[in-house]
Amino acid sequence: MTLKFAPVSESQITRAIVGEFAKEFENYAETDVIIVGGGPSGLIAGKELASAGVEVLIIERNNYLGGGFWLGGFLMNKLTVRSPAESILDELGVPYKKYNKGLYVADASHACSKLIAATCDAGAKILNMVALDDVVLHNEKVSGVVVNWSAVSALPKEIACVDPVSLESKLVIDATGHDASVVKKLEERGLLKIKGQGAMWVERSENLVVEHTSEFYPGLIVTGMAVSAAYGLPRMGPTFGAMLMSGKRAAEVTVEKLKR
Ligand code: 48H
Repeated sequence: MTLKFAPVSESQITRAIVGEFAKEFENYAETDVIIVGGGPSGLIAGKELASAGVEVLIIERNNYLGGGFWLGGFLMNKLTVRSPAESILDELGVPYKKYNKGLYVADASHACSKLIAATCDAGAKILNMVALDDVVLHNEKVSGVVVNWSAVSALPKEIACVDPVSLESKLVIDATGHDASVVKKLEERGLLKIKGQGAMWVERSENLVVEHTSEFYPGLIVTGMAVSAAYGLPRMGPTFGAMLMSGKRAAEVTVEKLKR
């Protein structure tokens, strides 16, 4: 059998990309929720929100999604979760091994790709290579984000004067990990003070991160390691249960806020 691809021209391919991207971008200029950061906490929050029928856009500065979830720790692509977070691996259909009581190990590539697929399947929209530049602030409430192409920050100063654009939303979630980039935009303006991430203490850290997942400033919810940075909580090192559980909690808090 001879393989014959459909007769499609170069210009049609270009139109398909530009037209579809522009249509979607225009639609998401105003949306329910914007999640900044496509690591484990942001992805699971996006999945849960989209599953609940919320219009959600995830902004990620890299060309890949997953953040630190691709690598468990120490450049070794096995990741761990502590009980009860293996229930989320079950939900995602990620195979894992019980290492000892309460500690589970999975292949990071398998876990991360399942999480990304589940988030996309649920209907969350993703913008890659787009970085947070600033926040939109209306009447002391975060009401969206200002973004630019990630590549712009890598340009030499002489040609980097590319103005960003704004995307409005009812709520924003800071899922940017250790950087807590969205929260820091508010700190730069003296609107709040963050404590900075605490030292390692796995035993305490994970519960605290999930418990503190909340609205940190009107209109802005924090999740994942951004919670540690914002509230000064201990870090947990290369174990991801709290990231997944915090993402779920962030989605619950967001849905509650949207109802009000
Ligand atoms: C657009 C941005 C920007 C920006 C960052 O680091 P992540 O994996 O974050 P979490 O919180 O979902 O998971 C943290 C986990 O990976 C980890 O580091 C742990 C558990 N550490 C414990 C410890 O003790 O060290 O993902 C954040 C994502 C990344 O993909 C970034 O590229 C992205 O956010 N991001 N995207 N604009 N300004 N800043």
